[in-house]
Amino acid sequence: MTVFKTLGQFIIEKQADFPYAKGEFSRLLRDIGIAAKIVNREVNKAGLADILGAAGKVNIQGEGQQKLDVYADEQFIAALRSGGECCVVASEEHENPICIQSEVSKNAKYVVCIDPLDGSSNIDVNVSVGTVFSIYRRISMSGEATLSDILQKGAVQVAAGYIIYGSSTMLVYTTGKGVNGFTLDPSIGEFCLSHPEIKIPAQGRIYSVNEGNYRKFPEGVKKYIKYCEEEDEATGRPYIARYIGSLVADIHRNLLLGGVFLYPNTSSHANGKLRLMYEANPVAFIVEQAGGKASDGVQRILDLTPTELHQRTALYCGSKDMVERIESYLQERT
Ligand code: P6P
Repeated sequence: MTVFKTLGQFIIEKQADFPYAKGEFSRLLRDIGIAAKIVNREVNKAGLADILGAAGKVNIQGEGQQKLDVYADEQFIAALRSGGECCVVASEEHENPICIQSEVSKNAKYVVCIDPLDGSSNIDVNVSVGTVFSIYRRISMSGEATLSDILQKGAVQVAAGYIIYGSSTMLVYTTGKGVNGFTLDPSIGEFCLSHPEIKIPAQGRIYSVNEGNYRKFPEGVKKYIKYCEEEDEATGRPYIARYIGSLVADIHRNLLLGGVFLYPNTSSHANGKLRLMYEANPVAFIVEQAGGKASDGVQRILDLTPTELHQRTALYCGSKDMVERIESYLQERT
């Protein structure tokens, strides 16, 4: 019988990658893993608990909050608060950052940006949803964390990861030394290493985009979609259109199989829809660490300078060759 390495064992083992590590980062990752298991328990039985449907509230994005959104947000913040390794949390569900002022946490080293339950509109129809998180080292030396502790470029993330609550529940993360995936074994309540050193193929055959917005897309995106649909045996076209409408699920599938995800800026969303700090930056870090690419069509996502907590960006992310073709089309003079 194969004995899988648990997330906890892996984290401790990899702690040696950080010569000055004293365990704080390992404990922070552990705290996120614990919250993920708690959220997973509710997501898995959402149809049975009074936790489906709208919470009757609206979040900072002006989007109707799902009950599970609110629940997930509470669980991750509670885990980070009790863990003591995080001084401030920036959550998709809150307009302002949440400073963790406990005696233990107020001088903690780490900042967490999180989308507690991304794709939550899919919950009621049992489509995979996910949590996306990004971890930075605080810049200020002590006291209450400030916005400048949070608004850091994606390129300086200490770690990034996502949890996908799908046919199985997986936690995938990177600390800048590759990407590893862990599958939750409900029989022992542990995330176990199931996908070591994930690498995304440089070229894939899957493209993920909401073609309902086709008419609003930039010309270069329209040109790329037409390229994907053309018959060409030598390049395996037409490609395969797959769009779940849940960022984590679309990114995860492309990460394992190869492919590209597109969420362009459109005539109605001039800066795109996805959020830089807790959607684009973390998935960009993961995909780059797996050998892929992530861009806003012009710039590398991880090089974008954040100016607002909930700022949006266009996102083209996945197999390197596919992203580069999109960039070449977008940069053509029309
Ligand atoms: P659209 C879910 O609401 C989300 O934030 C991402 O998870 C997903 O990739 C995107 O929006 C889907 O947006 O406009 O295609 O429904």
